[in-house]
Amino acid sequence: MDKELQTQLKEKFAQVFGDAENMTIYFSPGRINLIGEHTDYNGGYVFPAAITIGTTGLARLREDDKIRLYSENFPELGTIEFSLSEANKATGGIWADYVKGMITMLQGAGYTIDKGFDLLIYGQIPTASGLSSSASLELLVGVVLDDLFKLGVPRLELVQLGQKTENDFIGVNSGILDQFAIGFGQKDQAILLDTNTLEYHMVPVQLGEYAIVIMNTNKPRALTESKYNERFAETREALKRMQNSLDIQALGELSNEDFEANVSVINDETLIKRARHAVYENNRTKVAQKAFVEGDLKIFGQLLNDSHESLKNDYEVTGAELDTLAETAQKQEGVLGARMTGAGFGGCAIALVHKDYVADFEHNVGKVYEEVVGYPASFYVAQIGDGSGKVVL
Ligand code: GAF
Repeated sequence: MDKELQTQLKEKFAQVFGDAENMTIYFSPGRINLIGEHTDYNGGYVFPAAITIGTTGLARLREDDKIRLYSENFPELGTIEFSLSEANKATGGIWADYVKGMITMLQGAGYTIDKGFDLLIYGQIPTASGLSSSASLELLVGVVLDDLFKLGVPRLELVQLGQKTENDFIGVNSGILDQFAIGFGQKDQAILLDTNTLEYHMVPVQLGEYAIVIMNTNKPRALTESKYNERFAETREALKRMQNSLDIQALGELSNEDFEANVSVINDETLIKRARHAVYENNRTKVAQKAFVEGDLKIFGQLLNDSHESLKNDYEVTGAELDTLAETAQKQEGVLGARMTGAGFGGCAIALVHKDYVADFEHNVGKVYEEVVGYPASFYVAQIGDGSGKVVL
């Protein structure tokens, strides 16, 4: 971690909370998903990786039951203060709810949190960028509480409690992709996760001459949660209808052929498109990871393009901003493939770009984007980093 940033944050901690004695630093990354989008709540595969930008937290235990929170990203909220007994009530739409949610879920799972604490956070993941600033915060709070209260929570349980916070406290029906990638990430490794069984294996990210460029639409957040929940409900309904003719528990169990042979029972054009994406994307992810492991980046890139098209036409979660970025990127010299990443409806896309072309790529795609959309996109070359934990000083 950047020494200068560390010093600045320590000073801020001392300024906000009186002094910086007995304080520990923690970090939780963001994530990109290479492929396997909107498959995680349909029992399918995902293929994400943690990135080196994320959320930093400075924390220490208190002797009383006061919880004091401060975010460098929301200085206008000042110090948020409440007692431990009030932690089970959501405030409604502010970042402290993720802290309250994690306390509530850990307590609900039987872990003892019986004192207050001071926590200062600084997030480097652009909000609403689809790089999972919320799961990054959930897991950050998870590792902070685990360490401060010596809880010994197994990592998978911490990840699942992060997802439970998102589902039951925040109200988004998300799958486990984000929390898993952030909790289990490792430097220069992607994770192939079967969300049905939670079996996973690490896959070295060996891109040779290529880099993953993250492209941020910078689109202001709009209806992401409600649209997300709508897709969740649509795929659940499609599954229910398919269960009339098939013995399956999740759309992720189907081959493309079995899906097509039974699709008529869904009997609704929109639901068919949603389910088709979930099924095809899952099968595409299996082929894509094989190509990735075998170093066939050309095939992998083509599958990225196919994924974007399916998210655009069948799942309808892209929009003009993501389409402009991904489709313009796909046409550039030195590019093997590009697609949106994360929930969609704005947020980020990724592209596999030859290192020699990155500067031209950013210039050209940026220019087209600004002409079409009216404001600039941002670009970052992704570095694949470690999952959440204590920062070793
Ligand atoms: C969001 C959700 F949080 C994930 O669980 C996943 O469904 C993703 O959208 C789409 O693949 O990031």
